[in-house]
Amino acid sequence: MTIAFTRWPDDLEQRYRERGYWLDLPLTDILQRQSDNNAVAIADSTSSLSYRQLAAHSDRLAAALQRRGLKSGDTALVQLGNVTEFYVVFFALLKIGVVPVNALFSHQRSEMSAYASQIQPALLIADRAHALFADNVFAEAFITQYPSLRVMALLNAAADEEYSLTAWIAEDADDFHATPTPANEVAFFQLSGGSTGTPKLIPRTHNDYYYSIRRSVEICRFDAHTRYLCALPIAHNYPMSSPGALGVFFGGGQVILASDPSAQVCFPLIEQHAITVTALVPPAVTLWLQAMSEWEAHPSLDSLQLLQVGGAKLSETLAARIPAEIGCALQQVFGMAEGLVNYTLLDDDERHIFTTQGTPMSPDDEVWVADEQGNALPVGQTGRLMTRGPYTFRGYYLSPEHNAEAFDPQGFYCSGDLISLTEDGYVQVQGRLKDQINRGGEKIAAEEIENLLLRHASVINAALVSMPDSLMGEKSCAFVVTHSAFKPVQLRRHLRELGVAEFKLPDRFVRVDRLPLTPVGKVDKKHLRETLDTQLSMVAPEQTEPQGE
Ligand code: OOB
Repeated sequence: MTIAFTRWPDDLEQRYRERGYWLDLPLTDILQRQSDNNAVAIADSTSSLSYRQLAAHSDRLAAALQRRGLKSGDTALVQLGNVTEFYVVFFALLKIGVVPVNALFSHQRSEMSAYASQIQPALLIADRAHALFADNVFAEAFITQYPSLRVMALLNAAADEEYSLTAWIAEDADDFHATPTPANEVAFFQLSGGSTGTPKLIPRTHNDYYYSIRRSVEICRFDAHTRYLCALPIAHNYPMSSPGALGVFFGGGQVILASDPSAQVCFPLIEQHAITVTALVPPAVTLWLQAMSEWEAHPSLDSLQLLQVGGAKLSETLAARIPAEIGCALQQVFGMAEGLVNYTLLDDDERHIFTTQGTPMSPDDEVWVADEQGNALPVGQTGRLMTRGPYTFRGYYLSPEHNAEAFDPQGFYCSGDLISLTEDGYVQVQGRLKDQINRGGEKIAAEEIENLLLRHASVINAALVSMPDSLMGEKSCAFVVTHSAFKPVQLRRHLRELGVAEFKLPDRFVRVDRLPLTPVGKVDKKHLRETLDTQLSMVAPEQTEPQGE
């Protein structure tokens, strides 16, 4: 049994094979190549695994899962943070052809349910260190709600609990043989940043993902000497594959996991492990620079050669401060879980590195800029990013209606970003069409939050828009029409009760009598954003309290 997904047309599949992008190898090959390597592959604050151990541990877990009835074509919902077990689980599942969704550790009940509804998982792997799984209340309700769930394993469970992930990893592998899904089938699902009511899933095949990793490694020159600090959420596409941890494993280097991207956590790790490269989002860069100037005798960052920055727009001013103040090279990364990744190149001049978001990594990435009617725009003009290529997906999982809008008839994906292209083929991100807030790299689908707000008895209408923020780039503001006066804390509590990730809670609420409409009758979000400054200065303080309670 394989997972249904939208395939590339035959002529393109053939082309991608002929050009050596698709090798028809499973992602497990990344680890297989290193299985005799005794060097450290991955370490977190409590444990460290050599390549040989990572291979053995994932074999043992794979065998343990097989014994419990899991088989190729099953799906899994996994929620682990920045811990070594994330990759033990990832490779174990690949080895037995079980296709996972890796939820972010910040996700809560609402996101977990949305993913489970879509994939009907046979397996749940989570962590007792997460509030949802601290006791069995949620897990039991979840299993009742999703009868497809046959097996559960928990990290940090007591050793005598029957579903202790750690105990399963210690079981015998017997004579285990990996049986991954075929390379042109789905290996796992990536998470879409989303702009719709339900978070969408992105099927990634072995062939397409493995190519994106190898090509990233080539561009970023990762090798056995690479020591990569993974400070962003481990399950995100950027630290997984651009080149990310999987790129490090391919090159035989070392991944060090940080619990978060703060300077307080990362600086000591950089010094201790002589980190050579890391990946950040722009707000973390600002906080690092601030820490460097305020922190007397901070740990040395001298080993750091390259700082990748992406996930949200990096200003030219902040870009220029990186080599000047940190003393390392900067690489801008403009990517998406759907596929396409653009990098500035290590040998590019400062103008390209500071003022562009890079160039598509594959010679076969087809990228063009469309106007509102779908016509191609000339160099320099701003319009919609349209792309297809050897590692860009062809459709969201089980979403025919949304796919009909997100793709053109030739299979070009419209990412919802507004970009322009330079004469020499570099991308400059100019803005966004999609109804999403990019809160310092964390994506919030406006419709998802609006739907949840509407479930409150006193909310008549709601619109979530972005507001500029000097640190985060953007924060979120909810305009609400309500039956009666309300305190933001009530609506925030309502959203928490619905179990939505904390970063999606609106930073501000503004009560209005009605939402402005465009001539065609849609909520005029542009108008709301434009009036935000005046609106905010007029509302009573208790209606604009900041996020913390
Ligand atoms: C990365 O992936 P996602 O799926 O969380 O978000 C993709 C969206 C893009 O469509 C764009 O709107 C925004 O995030 N974005 C950027 C950016 N990088 C991503 N906007 C401006 N400048 C940039 N450098 O965010 C992602 C995936 C792989 C590598 C890097 C980032």
